[in-house]
Amino acid sequence: MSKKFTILATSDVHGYVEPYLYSDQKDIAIGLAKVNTLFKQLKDENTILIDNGDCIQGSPQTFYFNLNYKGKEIHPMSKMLKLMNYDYMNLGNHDFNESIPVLKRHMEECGVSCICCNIKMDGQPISKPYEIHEFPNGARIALFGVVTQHIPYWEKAENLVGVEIEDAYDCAKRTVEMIRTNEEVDAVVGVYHGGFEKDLDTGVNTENQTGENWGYRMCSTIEGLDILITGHQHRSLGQYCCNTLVSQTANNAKEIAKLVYDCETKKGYVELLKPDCEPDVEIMDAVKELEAEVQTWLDKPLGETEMDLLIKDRFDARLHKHPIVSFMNQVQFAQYDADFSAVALFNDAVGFEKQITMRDIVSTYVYANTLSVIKMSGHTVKAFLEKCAEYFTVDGDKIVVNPRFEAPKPAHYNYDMVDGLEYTIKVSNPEGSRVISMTRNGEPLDLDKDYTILLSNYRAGGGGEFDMVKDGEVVKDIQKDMVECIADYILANPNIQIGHKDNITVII
Ligand SMILES: [Mn+2]
Repeated sequence: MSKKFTILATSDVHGYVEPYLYSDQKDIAIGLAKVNTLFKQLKDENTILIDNGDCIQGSPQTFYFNLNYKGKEIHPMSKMLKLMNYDYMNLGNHDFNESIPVLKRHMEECGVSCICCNIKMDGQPISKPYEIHEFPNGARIALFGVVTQHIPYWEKAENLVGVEIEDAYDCAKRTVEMIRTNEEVDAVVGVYHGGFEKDLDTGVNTENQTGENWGYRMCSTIEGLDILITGHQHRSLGQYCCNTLVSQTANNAKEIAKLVYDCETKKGYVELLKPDCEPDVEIMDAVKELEAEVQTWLDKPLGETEMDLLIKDRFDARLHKHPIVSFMNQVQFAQYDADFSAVALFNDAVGFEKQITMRDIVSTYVYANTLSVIKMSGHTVKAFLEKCAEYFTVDGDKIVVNPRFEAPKPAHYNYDMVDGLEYTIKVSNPEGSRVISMTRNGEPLDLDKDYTILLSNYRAGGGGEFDMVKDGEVVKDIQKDMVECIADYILANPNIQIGHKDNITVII
């Protein structure tokens, strides 16, 4: 009998169980209920199931759960991992979003071995250095998990008290060497909540080499790493990178990776499979009551507006700052009276109906961000706007999106629009000198003066390579989710008046 084994892997599920998106509830191939049907079809005794993190945060269901049942009931995703019989789990950066107690409770209650070996909590590793898995056919493998060490750039400090994160590359290299020294195994499998910093085939840089993603470096320089399951960038990948078989899957359980490895030939392949099947009833039932509450909560009108806040054309909404952007900055200004406020329109933002419901809000502001107020000189404000201005480029006689924001990962959420000043971006100028005017109350911005700016905690940590922000003095951290800020603002002001200003001019 040939010694072949199969790994079925999910990554970046982000709390998606149901077979639909929350904006329209149309039945599509998405969510763990359908994935479990697929698992049942594909599984045999020489198969293991692995989840690669970013599991417990990101859907309206997990948001609602955290709002109402956090700490009181078992987390829906803990239930999922258990019911679906996952064998191993890794952690992702977003798994820290809620709090350490929520994460710890999930790790206990899901009943799945955590293999994330580059994290210590209160001085203790949260997993064994690696796991050995023996299949009935005799195949013997070693597994370990690592997560991007960039978590502190994005996460609230209070959620990382007592948490130490080793560089994912260093830990992976050390672990593979340890396994190769101590164990006789047919294959070494790395599970990495991180992605690729270079093109997998050519090795050409695909982003700034910040260390957030070390996948290529791992595959090209760590000897004896046979398989690397990756994530974090939400890309669809299944191929060899150097001599390592690699996979990555799109987010929200839109697909799974099936990795098949033959221990005799030392070769394998990856198939990416969409859960285009019926949802598993047992899985649906496990969150049925919770989901019914979620749906009622989503449709409750919170307030209304005269202005049309639906987004018909996302590019246009960014090119000519859409009133909904002004509204979100207005909500941010209501949390703190800063000089400026910056907000992005996320990738799939849909906008608000005139009767605004929670469904509108969670479909438009999809991240669990809080807010920070940062002190910034006028010079830094200029540098910040220059970074924003990189979002555009010129194609012929048209302004278009810089391809860097579309591939390898769509990152439109890295284009912030700032209120509190008027500015002009001249896209045909070289990057770094595109912001040709900045005025505040009709006067040129004083570059030597200090200002305050409201940012998401993601941006305040330098997310999106906004390095100029990272070391700025934090004037205030507002520990309230933006979704809650928006909902509370509408509840307090049910007839919303939006002070929309056409303050950003983008020209060729
Ligand atoms: Mn993710």
